[in-house]
Amino acid sequence: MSRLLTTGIRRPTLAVVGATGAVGTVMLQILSQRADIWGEIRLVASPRSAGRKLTVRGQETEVSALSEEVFDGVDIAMFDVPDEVAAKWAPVAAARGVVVVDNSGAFRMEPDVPLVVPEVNPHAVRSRPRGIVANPNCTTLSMIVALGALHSAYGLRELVVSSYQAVSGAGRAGVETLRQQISLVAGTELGTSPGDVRRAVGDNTGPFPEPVALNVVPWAGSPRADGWSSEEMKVRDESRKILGLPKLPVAVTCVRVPVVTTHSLTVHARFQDTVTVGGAREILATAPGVVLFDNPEAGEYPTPADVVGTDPTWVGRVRRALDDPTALELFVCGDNLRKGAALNVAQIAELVAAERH
Ligand code: 2RA
Repeated sequence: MSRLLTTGIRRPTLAVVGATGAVGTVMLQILSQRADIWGEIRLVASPRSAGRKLTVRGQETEVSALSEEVFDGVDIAMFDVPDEVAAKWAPVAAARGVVVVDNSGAFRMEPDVPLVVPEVNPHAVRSRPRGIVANPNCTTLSMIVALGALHSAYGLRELVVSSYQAVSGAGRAGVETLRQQISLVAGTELGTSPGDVRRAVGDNTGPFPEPVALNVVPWAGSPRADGWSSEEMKVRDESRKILGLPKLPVAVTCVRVPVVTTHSLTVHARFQDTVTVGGAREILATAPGVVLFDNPEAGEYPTPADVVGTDPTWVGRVRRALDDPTALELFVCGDNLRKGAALNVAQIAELVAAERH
């Protein structure tokens, strides 16, 4: 079916590569919920998933296998696939004239690939010499919209961050692992003596190095130099690139918690000059994509259980640092599959599509 805008311009054809994964599933929901600017939406996945039927915009659509030909006639492709698959296939699609919006880690730190958050650095999307635009990691994305707003007003000078990351950051396997572990420990007295949870869970730790039910795990990602994790380096490197602050001091500790979806972060942000809580609240309350939910005396602060399934970055517990009048303390929550992944990809794709008018 030919889909024309009222202006007569052909609606862009979109490919969703990785349509069957955890982020892909949310992507199809988001494409069904947002303003429909797309012509054909082509669903693509590994040959193993080809032939499956998924619903997008209320229409059952068959999944095609990833191949060179699948990109014929496509204008924009959203990729949510492992790094090595993106590294191979994003250039293949780009060579066929497709603009790729990639949610893997393969291109994020390449100097000739923009790393875009539409509320923070939308201008960057236009400079994409390789035809690839990168989407940040979900941990960075869960805080950067709020930080970007504060940075514009106050000039960020330093960040100290701890994450509390949901298991769906590790995909469907992460969610299945937590659910299995919860069923093993539910209704027991486990969690009262050293190692009892570990013994009950056995080798069933899935993509995590330790049991995650009844636990917190101070590790996410793979090892990097000097004891840091890949996830911690991503938060540091990506925040610097998005905010245009290549030397910003950033200290990060990434932690996995028994939450299904929605990453939370505590943030200590130091700025150029003295800040006030009133000023910060005003900025956060009016920043696009941010919800300020901050009245602890009335029990109001964001939690993952309430934020999951929503689009904004939620901010609460806004305080001025006790020992530094230039610094703020915040608690931030964001759905890691929506703004942390699929929604930001969709917003970038919409920015690219808007260039056609
Ligand atoms: C995680 N941020 O939460 C990663 C996924 N990209 O595991």
